[in-house]
Amino acid sequence: MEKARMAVKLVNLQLVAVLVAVFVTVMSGGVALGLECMDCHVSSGITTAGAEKCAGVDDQKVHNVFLGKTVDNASSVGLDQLSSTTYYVPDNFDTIQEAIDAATDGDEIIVGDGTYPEHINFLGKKITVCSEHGPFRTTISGDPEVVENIAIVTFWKSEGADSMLDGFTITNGITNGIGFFGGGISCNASEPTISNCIITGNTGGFGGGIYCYASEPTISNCIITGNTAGFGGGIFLCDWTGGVAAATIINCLITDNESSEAGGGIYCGGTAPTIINCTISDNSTTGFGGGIRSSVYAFPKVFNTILWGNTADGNPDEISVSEDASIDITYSDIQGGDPDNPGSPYPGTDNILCDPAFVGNGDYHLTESSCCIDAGTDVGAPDYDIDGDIRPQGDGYDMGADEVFVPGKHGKPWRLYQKME
Ligand SMILES: [Ca+2]
Ligand SMILES: [Ca+2]
Repeated sequence: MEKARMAVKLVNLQLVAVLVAVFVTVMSGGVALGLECMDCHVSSGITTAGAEKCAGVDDQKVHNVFLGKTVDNASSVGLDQLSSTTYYVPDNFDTIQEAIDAATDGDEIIVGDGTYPEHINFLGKKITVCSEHGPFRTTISGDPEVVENIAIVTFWKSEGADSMLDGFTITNGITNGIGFFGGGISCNASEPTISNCIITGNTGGFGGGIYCYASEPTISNCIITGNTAGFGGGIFLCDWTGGVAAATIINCLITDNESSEAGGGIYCGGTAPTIINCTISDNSTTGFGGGIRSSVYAFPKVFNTILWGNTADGNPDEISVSEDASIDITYSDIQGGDPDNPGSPYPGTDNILCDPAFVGNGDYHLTESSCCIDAGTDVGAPDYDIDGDIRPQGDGYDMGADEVFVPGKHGKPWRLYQKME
């Protein structure tokens, strides 16, 4: 009964359900093997390992992958550690921002299906804001007719990796005014975790999809498409503080973004991002670097990535590096190859030069004949792809956001990319 009384104290209804399950299992003399722990809905790509299972009656663990909290032997100790609050929108609050305003560190906000016409600001809080059913059913949108000069999502209060945004479509953010950068998401001196989002139809002077100044976000399993900016149509990464901010971009599909000045897909200035297993295609600029522009002491590191079909009025089309910057790119497929040696792959370890053979018609999955299959490195490669397929499949890690699924080796049940179909 003591267990029952303690459980009642919990605010988190999901936790109550799990603990009741533990209690019932133990009281019935059963073994609590295979107890699934709470997982608010979506798997978070490589940033979360999914629900852990209890090891047994004497070694029970309850792990909330979103809060990053694990409690050993949850039936007797540590319950107060789990007393963080879960807020539901719109059940508890009409807007996501009202829920954020009410939340404190460690809390979780779960957002139901629908379109939310608002702009949200994390206010420096260590909270998870996640959708219930993923980005195809949950949208945060600005007014497409109005230059509101504020990004849809703002991280400007020194947020760390435990400020998490997961599973939204972010659209119709328009910023062009001085001091208001980034149409979809704006990060300033912060390190948030952004996963499973579709960032599309946003406009900014710097960073149509995502703007980052002196920031080190982890952006994984996102689709960043159809955004527009002066610099950095898809993503703008800049640091003039004298530091070298290092964002991490993993398993992202970055396509059809446009810039007027530089960096159709990604612009890097004074930063050292790591770009892993991304597909960067069909972006364009009327300036330099249709795929990536590295400028002003930037030195991005890129591997297991495809750059194909990008265009720039200032050649070369895929990658443009200014004299005071560099790029370290390996195990990648870059159209056009080495600008100085036509017909050769781009300089760097195990780069290749061949048509990646996408499915086509806007589908950037690889076909079975793709030269990018099994051509990547395993060093630093993620455990999953943008679909949730386990990496590697077949004989090695594939280049790009997609790992071609080999029948019999199942990935995660929740698949961001394939829901587009
Ligand atoms: Ca493979
Ligand atoms: Ca796949």
